[in-house]
Amino acid sequence: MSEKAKWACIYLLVGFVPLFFYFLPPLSPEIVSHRAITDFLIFAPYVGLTLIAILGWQINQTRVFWSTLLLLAFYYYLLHPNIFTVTATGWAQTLQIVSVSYPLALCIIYLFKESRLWSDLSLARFLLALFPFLLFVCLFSWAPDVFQNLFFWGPATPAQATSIPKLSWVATGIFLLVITYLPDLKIKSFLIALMTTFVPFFFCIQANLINGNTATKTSLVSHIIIAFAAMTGVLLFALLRMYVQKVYLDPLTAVSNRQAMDERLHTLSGHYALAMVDIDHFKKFNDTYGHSEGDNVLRMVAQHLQEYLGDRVYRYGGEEFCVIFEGPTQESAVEMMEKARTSMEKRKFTLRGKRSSNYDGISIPFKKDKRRGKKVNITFSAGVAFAGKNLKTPEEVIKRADHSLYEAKEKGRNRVVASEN
Ligand code: GH3
Ligand code: MG
Ligand code: MG
Repeated sequence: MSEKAKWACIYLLVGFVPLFFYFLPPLSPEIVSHRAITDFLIFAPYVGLTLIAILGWQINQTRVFWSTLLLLAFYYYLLHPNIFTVTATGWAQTLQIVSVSYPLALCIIYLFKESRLWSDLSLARFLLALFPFLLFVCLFSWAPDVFQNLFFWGPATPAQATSIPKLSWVATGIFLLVITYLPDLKIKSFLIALMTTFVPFFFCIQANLINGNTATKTSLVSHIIIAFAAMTGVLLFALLRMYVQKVYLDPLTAVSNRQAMDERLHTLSGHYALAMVDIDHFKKFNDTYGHSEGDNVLRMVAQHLQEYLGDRVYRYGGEEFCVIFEGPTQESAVEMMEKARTSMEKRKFTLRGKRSSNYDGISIPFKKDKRRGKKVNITFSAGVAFAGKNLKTPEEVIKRADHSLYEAKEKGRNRVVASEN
């Protein structure tokens, strides 16, 4: 299972826990719809979403801020459907308007690049994201025929009053495309979480549309509250994960950082192996091809090590990585390092060429750059040390591994040297 799919499942689980309790027989909708519970839960999305907006803003993710603010607005609108419309909106139309506006607003917000919170671009983005919603509300109030044709093309049928509009599926499809092709990796995990909020969101909308004519207003309101509480849970979880990543992941290579490594080492006791990895002649590479190509090499080496050694890999600093082997014997740790080294030796790094501009971390290569596509050999050296009777503290193990690495360099590089205990 890919990393993205794994996290989508985890987010779904987080979102579904409240829904699951909601539909559990002892907690049937009648009980959850009880005033005491809904009166309390009604505030959860307000508090949770406000918290997400502030936390998002604190880590310079204003798109998180604006999308959460929008969700707050939609939540308020669903609970007070008649605030905007001249003619009283039926519950069904309110839900249908939101089911189209939410994915469209998200598309608009995330298609814009990141900006400062209080800037013209930021404000323009928010107003533009609100535009489809306001348009639909106006259309519904003053041109119901156009509204009907826009939301459900084809001949009008009574069933349309109780179903999710076709336009909503189109908007959701567009949002999925935006998520798939958006080049900004920093926001990817939040986007996957936003996508998973669509499950409780559409679940609630569909359930309400079907029950709209028969259910009481209290049960509709409790549906909305529960669904939005679930969505808030998913987004809060995703945002906290972004915070954890900020603390423990190296932003350049996306492997764990020195902080994570230090904390891991201090929880270990007894026998383990530690390998220090250093890219060979990296300064020369930087001098020849430039620092930004050098950064790509670092990413490639990190990814390669992770492919062969899993999540034991940490970026120690600069062009040095550390690998911690907890379970394996000394021989197998060296064997695994050797395997990673020989496969690295065979793998070629392809130069990307000079870049012309930068959009959210993605730059566009110059077509004319002759170096583009050229293949370069990258190798690394490694020193392995073993914690045990002679080396007790992590500092001693690191020092010994460093010494072995120095030996590997002395012996001509592109090799693994294990220390003798
Ligand atoms: P050796 O084979 O002995 O390891 O030689 P070396 O040139 O790799 O070693 P040295 O320690 O002299 O140079 C390390 C270089 O790594 C210096 C610096 O330019 C480069 N470097 C360190 N961190 C980064 C980084 O984040 N990005 C890039 N592009 N280069 C980095
Ligand atoms: Mg070095
Ligand atoms: Mg080096």
